[in-house]
Amino acid sequence: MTIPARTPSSHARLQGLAVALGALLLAAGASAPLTAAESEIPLKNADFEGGDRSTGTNPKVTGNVANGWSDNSDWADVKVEYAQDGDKPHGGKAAQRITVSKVGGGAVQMVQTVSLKKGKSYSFSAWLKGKPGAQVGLFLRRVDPYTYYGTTKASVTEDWKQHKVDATVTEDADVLVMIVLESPADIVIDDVRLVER
Ligand SMILES: [Ca+2]
Repeated sequence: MTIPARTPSSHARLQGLAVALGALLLAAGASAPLTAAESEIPLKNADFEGGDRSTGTNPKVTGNVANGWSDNSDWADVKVEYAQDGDKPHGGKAAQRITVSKVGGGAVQMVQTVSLKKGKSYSFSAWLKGKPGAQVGLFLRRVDPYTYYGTTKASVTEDWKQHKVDATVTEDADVLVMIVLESPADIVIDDVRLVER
């Protein structure tokens, strides 16, 4: 009588697969996988790796903002400096630093526009770190009129932490994805994501 060669149990094989998959996701820097009902709305330069550009000649708004993103603070009484930050980004080689030294009125806003759909729900998330105590608004707001579909205030921590805001959009609309700072702060943002369901 021969003894069958020892093979790994299916349980052990599944475990091995799960470990391999986990390693793959970690390697890709991926967040939670999407469910069948979810889809990703692509944001421009969501990982802040794609270079940056000058904020222009406004003396209140200086430095470089990531390509695909815009400063929308020229209407406000603020002083802000943008910079690409390569010191331990959440993913890749770069993140966006926003240093607000004055808010006399209004707010510092870094934005980009997306087209969203009536009746759909959205989750906008961002990885943030910075000087603890800073509050960062994550907003989804219609371009015109200013309908706020979702707002949250994230409390920044010294180490990277993911924050998110959920919103339901009630008409087909052009919507601003907004990072909002209403008081002096020194924060870094990386790996933002917009999921539709
Ligand atoms: Ca990055």
